[in-house]
Amino acid sequence: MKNEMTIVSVPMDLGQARRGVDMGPSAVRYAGVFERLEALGYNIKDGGDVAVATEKAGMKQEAALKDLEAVAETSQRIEQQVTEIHEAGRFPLVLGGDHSISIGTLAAHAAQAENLGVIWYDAHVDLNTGETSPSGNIHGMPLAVALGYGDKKLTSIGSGPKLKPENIVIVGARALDEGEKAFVQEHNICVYTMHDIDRRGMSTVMEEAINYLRSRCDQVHLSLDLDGLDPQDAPGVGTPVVGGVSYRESHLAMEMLAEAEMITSAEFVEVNPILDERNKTAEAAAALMGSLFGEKLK
Ligand code: NNH
Ligand code: MN
Ligand code: MN
Ligand code: MN
Repeated sequence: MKNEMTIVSVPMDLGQARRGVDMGPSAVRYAGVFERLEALGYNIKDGGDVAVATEKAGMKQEAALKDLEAVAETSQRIEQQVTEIHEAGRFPLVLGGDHSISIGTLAAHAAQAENLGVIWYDAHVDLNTGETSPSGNIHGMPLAVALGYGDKKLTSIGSGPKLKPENIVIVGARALDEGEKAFVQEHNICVYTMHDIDRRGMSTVMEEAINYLRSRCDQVHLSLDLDGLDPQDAPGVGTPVVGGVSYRESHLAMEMLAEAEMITSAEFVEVNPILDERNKTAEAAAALMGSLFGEKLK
């Protein structure tokens, strides 16, 4: 892992319906991320906030893609800012904000890689399009967008092809919409559901994921949606789903990624302090970053 890192916040909440996730980056910062990573020897630059576009007046909330223009405009800025971090030779760590921010981050990361791999740690698979989404919330669409499916305003961000379906590994899934199930089948996407984790253990799942991505990708991005964790361990999320990955299993996953030294960019998303209990979810996010970036238990 690069020792030079830039942390950037994206106070974005327009990709979903519950306000407050825009305060996620502040809560995560307050949970001590900078101190924690500096103690591990990282040279950290504060990249500040990406300016989030404001909701357009008269926006139709029944639209197939809610707040599309504002999300697209913000994604463009995210793509630019993250590209600058790469160009400065630093590791980009992005704090969300809802998961729609990945439209911009993936566009930026993909341009830096020959063959970008992604670990998507999430209760959901975020493979909806305007046609399949039950909610119209763009935070349920970023992976589809990176594969080239969805509204042109989103798929056109950045340059060239972004992700290949065979370079995605999803971990922790347990709430797929019907259209997403069909998408996963059709594109043969690698999804480790909670069933797989229960049955085979997180250690085996991560070992497989790591070996697989290492054998084919030159760069690997980690996108961690805090709702991947069980709501008992991470209650401060907008769309909690029971039966999730435990706190320790999540740390194990991060520790294994640290050991593998393969992650080249990361983001932690969907922390909503308004829905949280005493900053528990933000603290979990900060602790998981600690493990991802090399903290040891002894
Ligand atoms: N699949 C649902 C939707 O598209 C929920 C998505 N919510 C998320 N995704 N938090 O990670 O509306
Ligand atoms: Mn608003
Ligand atoms: Mn998500
Ligand atoms: Mn999710």
